[in-house]
Amino acid sequence: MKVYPTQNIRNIVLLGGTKSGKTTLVETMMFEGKVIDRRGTVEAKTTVSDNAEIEQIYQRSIYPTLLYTEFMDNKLNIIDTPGSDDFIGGVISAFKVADTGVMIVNAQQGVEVGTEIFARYAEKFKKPLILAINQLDHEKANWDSALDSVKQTFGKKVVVIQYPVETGPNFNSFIDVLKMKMYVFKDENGTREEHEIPANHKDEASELHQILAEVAAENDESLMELFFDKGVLSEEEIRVGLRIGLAKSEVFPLFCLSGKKDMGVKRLMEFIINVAPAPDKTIQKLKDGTVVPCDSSAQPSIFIYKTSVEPHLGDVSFFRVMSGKIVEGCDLVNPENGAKERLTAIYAVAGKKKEKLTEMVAGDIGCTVKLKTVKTNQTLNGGNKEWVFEPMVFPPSKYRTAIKAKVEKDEEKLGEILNKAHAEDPTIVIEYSKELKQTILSGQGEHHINILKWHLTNTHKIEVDLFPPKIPYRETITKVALADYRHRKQSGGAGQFGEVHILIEPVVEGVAANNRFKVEGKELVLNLKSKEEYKMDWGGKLEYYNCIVGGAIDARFMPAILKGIMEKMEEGPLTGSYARDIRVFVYDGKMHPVDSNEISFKLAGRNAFKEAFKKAGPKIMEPIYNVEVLVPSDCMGDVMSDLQNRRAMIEGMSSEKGFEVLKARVPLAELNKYSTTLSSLTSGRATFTMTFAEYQQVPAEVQEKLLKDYESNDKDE
Ligand SMILES: Nc1nc2c(ncn2[C@@H]2O[C@H](COP(=O)(O)OP(=O)(O)OP(=O)(O)O)[C@@H](O)[C@H]2O)c(=O)[nH]1
Ligand SMILES: [Mg+2]
Repeated sequence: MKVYPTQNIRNIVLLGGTKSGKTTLVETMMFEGKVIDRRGTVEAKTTVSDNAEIEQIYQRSIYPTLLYTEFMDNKLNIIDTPGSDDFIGGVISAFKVADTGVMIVNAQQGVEVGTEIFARYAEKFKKPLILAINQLDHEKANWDSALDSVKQTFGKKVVVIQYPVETGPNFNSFIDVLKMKMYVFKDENGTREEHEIPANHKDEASELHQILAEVAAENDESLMELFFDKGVLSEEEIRVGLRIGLAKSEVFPLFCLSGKKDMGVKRLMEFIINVAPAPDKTIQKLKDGTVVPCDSSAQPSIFIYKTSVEPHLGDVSFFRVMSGKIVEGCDLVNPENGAKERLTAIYAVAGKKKEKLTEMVAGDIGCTVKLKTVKTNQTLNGGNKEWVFEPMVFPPSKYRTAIKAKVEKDEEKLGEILNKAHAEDPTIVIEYSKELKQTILSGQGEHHINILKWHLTNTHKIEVDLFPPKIPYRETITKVALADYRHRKQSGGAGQFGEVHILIEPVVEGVAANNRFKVEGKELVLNLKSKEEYKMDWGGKLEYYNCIVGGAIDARFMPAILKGIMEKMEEGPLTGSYARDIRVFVYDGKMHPVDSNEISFKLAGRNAFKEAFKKAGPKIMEPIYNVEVLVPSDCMGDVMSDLQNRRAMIEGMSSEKGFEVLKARVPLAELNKYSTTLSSLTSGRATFTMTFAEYQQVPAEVQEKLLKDYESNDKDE
């Protein structure tokens, strides 16, 4: 392959709901560009894009796949993404390096929740969007309703470039109102004829052409003047206007397609090359916000947007050349740690097929192998450049599970593999929770996690158990309480003795500790001799007051008592969860001249704390999440009543582009497998996000159940 200059490169990301036809379309694009001479199909598991075994098993895309085609003396880099939002990580990484999104809308369904989600991302990342209604040859294709839903979602910015003459199995022609031609397809291999627009379509075509010219003109003052003067614009003038409008996301041009029958694909590619921005026309930012040019004559810089492990190749790093040009064998430096990396080979990528190149220029996307330490989201620079590109940010997880190797000796290997899985897909998050004593694996949905499990079993030969994770509850108290505890042990050898009297009360932020208490019918006045304050790793604090008078307990035993209390804070008295926001006053006690030692006071402190805690109006707090559900209106009732069964507090509802947005606060304990339920309630037409909000007291009946569950396991101390 020749080296394409920046102006002759277009980077696109194919977006759209599941089964809208992205993978089939890219196959046809490669066929049209003669990168392949036969088109595979998803059903026969022979597409270039869905080349992973697991993709073939499920007959759907799971990973973002980089491909290219060559057309009209341009290199078109295409990233085929999965339609399911379980794999949103791949879509986000594709957006990072692509300059234009091509949104594939299924003519059978019209806009789907996937369309909506990806459109939101396109907006967020300020990427231009081209729209295409695909599968127009399908017997259930419905142009009018698909177009309606597109207009509802994308609003006035949608401008029709083409419309079909007929849909369904007879689909073989469309009217192009930019070219003012009718395209007729003679076979299913892209052979097309250009015809005059037939008389019965002239009016509609002229009307749409006029709208198109007007929309194009609106993007540029001189075009607007021209349009006012002449009342028309030439094809090239319209293109100029669309180019400006598209780049600013002010215009969403709409196309007709049958990716499978190769109808309309060539026209779409022509438009992408003629109108979509070249890589140097889009904005790239550094981490500090500086906008930098995509200039092929500058010092080289590449950004790593994805890494994976491939058979025969090992570690593969996918990158976009952000500036300058890279040559085979060049050395680059990672500005974050000074590490040097040599690009021993650079490749153009068409799925599994890699074509070695001698050089690549700014704006191109490709891969290299065997880099030593560089990770996804990092930059490599040539010369003494210090550029660090703005990293990709991935959404919070919405599915949690605990994971454990079936055989203990596999645990270490499992840990390594999970860490690698995170490096390849940052939306897979692994955390060992000391608090829950579980390894928590989180991701974007049950299917996402099940794919990982499949790899563990089949690729790495490790059997694992997945089970519901524990909930990180918190414990605290609501009132003052007293407890005395004597620890005494006299069996054989040296004895143990320590007695501790404490008072505890809740910490109220901004209110200092008093020294007068009324508790259990007594009035106590304490001598607050000294105070220590500890911030807990898990939030909240412990205040520890020494109020001992008359040497009842030696000062040297105070740290031991504190240690016992701390242990109990770490394994709260109610359910073993972390405790927080408590004041402890040690005001009396007893020692034994021989038997008192640190261990005795530690145990006395620990048990006194436990007893006092239980009398102090203890309460369990649970994590509450902000949940936002995007749901088609007809499923709203089911989704709402399911949420109510999950102790949700509904906070608001609004309509957005044909979908309802439901906001609620839901306890984490009720969100186990929520993504799976939501998907089955709505046949996969809804999605949601969840983010931690706060800790809140659990209702009495839930607390009772938690206490019972814990007590049946709690050992006597
Ligand atoms: N009739 C018809 N069927 C199509 C067309 N394009 C794709 N299909 C079929 O639709 C199904 C899904 O196609 P894919 O190409 O896998 O769709 P996708 O958008 O890549 O799906 P995901 O990877 O799951 O997001 C397959 O059975 C295809 O054969 C088309 O233009 N016309
Ligand atoms: Mg696909």
